[in-house]
Amino acid sequence: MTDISMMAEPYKIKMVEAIRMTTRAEREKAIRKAGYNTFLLRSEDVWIDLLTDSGTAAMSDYQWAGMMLGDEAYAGSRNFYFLEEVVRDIMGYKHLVPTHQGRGAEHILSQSLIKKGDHVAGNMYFTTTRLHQEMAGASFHDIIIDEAHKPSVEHPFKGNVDIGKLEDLIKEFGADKIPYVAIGAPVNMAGGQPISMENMKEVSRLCRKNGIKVVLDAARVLENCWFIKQREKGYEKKSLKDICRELCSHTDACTMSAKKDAYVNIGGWLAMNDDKFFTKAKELVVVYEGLHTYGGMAGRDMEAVARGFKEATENEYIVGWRVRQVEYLGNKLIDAGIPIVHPIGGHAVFLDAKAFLPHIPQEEYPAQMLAAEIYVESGVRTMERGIVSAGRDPATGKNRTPKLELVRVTIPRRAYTNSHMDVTALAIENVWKRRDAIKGLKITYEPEALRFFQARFEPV
Ligand code: PLI
Repeated sequence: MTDISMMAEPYKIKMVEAIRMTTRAEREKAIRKAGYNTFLLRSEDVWIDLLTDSGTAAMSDYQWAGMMLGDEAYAGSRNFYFLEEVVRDIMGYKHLVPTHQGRGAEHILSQSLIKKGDHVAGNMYFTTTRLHQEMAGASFHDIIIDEAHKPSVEHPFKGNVDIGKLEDLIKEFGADKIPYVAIGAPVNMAGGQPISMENMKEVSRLCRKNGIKVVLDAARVLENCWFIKQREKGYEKKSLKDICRELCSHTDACTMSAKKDAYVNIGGWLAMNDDKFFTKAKELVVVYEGLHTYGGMAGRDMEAVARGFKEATENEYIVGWRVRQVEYLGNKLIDAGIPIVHPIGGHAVFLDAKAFLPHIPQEEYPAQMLAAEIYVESGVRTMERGIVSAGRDPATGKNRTPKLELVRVTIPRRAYTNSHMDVTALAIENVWKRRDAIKGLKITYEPEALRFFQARFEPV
């Protein structure tokens, strides 16, 4: 990339938040108290918080100014109509149902379209997404290409669907048992890996031929569009907005966690073209989220969401810099010889815990322990994305054993500088140097659903 304006932050800092460094003794105590689960740490005990990029962005002055224009009417807030207009303009969907965050949209989607005994296919699972599909009575089937399950394999579009796997599913269960195919763009659990426009078109063609809906998980859709622009022939000169609109045109609906690519701290939506689906979703949103013109968000939140999504779509330096910062950290780790998922993803660098700690069997939660060790080493908070996140098979009650056993080092948008990336890389290198002495964990408490959020552990 020779464009020098892409080599530094496309913003300057107007307000700062102090962060506190702790001592190693304090961190050892804190992680024990948190049951070796970084989700159970207090944020005050964290120095650099790379747990997630969800709801952790710094908002722009344009967004903050919009917060003052919140119309807090119970019904018909002007901020809702602005959000509807922005989403229509960028994504092209006919209808919008606001929700408090992404999983609110997933809940309403699943309850609206799934019947007991149905099958839903997707390019790898996401935790909350699959849970809502299963709670509505469906079984989930992974149809991502095999390369996505292999950390060291390079592929420009590791989020692609294996069309053969989708065809086989349709043959096995029949199209009438598959209400929709869920497409993550990019795929969080595979390492933030994008899907190509070409592959999305093929998925759409096959689904439309069979009367199956395509539902986009748009949480990080602008990052996917950025990768298409960088990597796919014919898109180099297209705007992110045009790419986004085209990508959405190959789908029938989307769920959105606005906490990611809309650069806000809370919010989400469900959008669709189908009138009947809209009617059903509107009936459900008033039960679970709030009226259909706020869906759990305050008027000011909807304004911040609309402005954040619009700004990130129209100013490509915002998304470009964000992806570049992730790449900066990833390259530092590669240079230090640390095993990570290749290629470097859009929102996070994923450490390959199986290669980092090969002496710890997956049943002793190597990624969980690695995240705990990185915290104790440095105060940097990361999270597990492996066997704990995968949970148990609801039919057998047995642990799911994913091929990917990863620690996600997730970069919040616009919140940290590259100096924070430098010290994060150093911290991980220090753990890498003493990796042979690290031991595994056992579970002492496990909730039934989404166990990674609240499970507790102790060293074996
Ligand atoms: O956290 P929510 O409910 O706003 O969104 C759920 C959700 C849906 N899809 C995808 C791809 C996500 O990444 C996602 C939430 N992700 C979180 C919280 C994360 O830390 O990655």
